[in-house]
Amino acid sequence: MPPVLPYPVFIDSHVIGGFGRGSSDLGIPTANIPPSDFLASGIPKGQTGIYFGFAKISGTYGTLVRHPSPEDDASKPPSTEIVQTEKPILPADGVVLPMVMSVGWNPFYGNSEPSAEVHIVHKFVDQFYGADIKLAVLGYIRPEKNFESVDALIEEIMTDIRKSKEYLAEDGFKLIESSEFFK
Ligand code: ADP
Ligand code: RBF
Ligand code: MG
Repeated sequence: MPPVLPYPVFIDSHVIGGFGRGSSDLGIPTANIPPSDFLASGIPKGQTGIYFGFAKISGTYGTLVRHPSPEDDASKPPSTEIVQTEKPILPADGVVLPMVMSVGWNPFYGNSEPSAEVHIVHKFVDQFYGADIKLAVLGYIRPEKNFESVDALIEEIMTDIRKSKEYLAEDGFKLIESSEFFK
């Protein structure tokens, strides 16, 4: 099956800090991007939910410094700063990898601001805040849901990852991996 319009949607963005829960609560890190880059991408506005596609990380990255304050509202991401270290990203720099992306308000956590976050199906040796991230969004998996427990959320994300890998192995999707966008 090839991607169906409006896909493929290409997004050229960079990695920012999020809520800091992906790795700590779920064991599933997600590289957050500015939600405005998702909104500007051509995907129908307001279409929150879970998407699949390919991602490529490149450039240099830094360390995320969080600036928590007593006035912080838990439903909004804390203030952060990326201190660049100018290190290349190894060993996945420039490699096109499968991804799943979650866009919206995370009903399980009740966020008051939308987020756009990408879990790349790859074991990275380091974090890569501030790096360039190129995304080819190739389809929609499901709307965001609420869950009874963290374990139920994790199980659903594992199913999303399995589906993404399955879809991307099909010829029509696989072609995008070698597209000009990722060169
Ligand atoms: P945050 O809330 O700041 O996004 P996370 O716990 O979600 O925190 O961790 C995300 C960071 O982990 C990403 O910004 C990225 O630098 C790093 N990371 C490591 N492995 C991955 C991966 N497989 N997919 C996405 N991000 C990853
Ligand atoms: N959060 C939800 O509240 N509901 C969801 O249905 C949901 N699905 C997700 C699917 C994927 C593939 C990923 C990567 C994340 C999803 N999340 C969902 C977001 C999750 O709550 C978030 O990654 C953590 O809160 C860390 O920011
Ligand atoms: Mg994240």
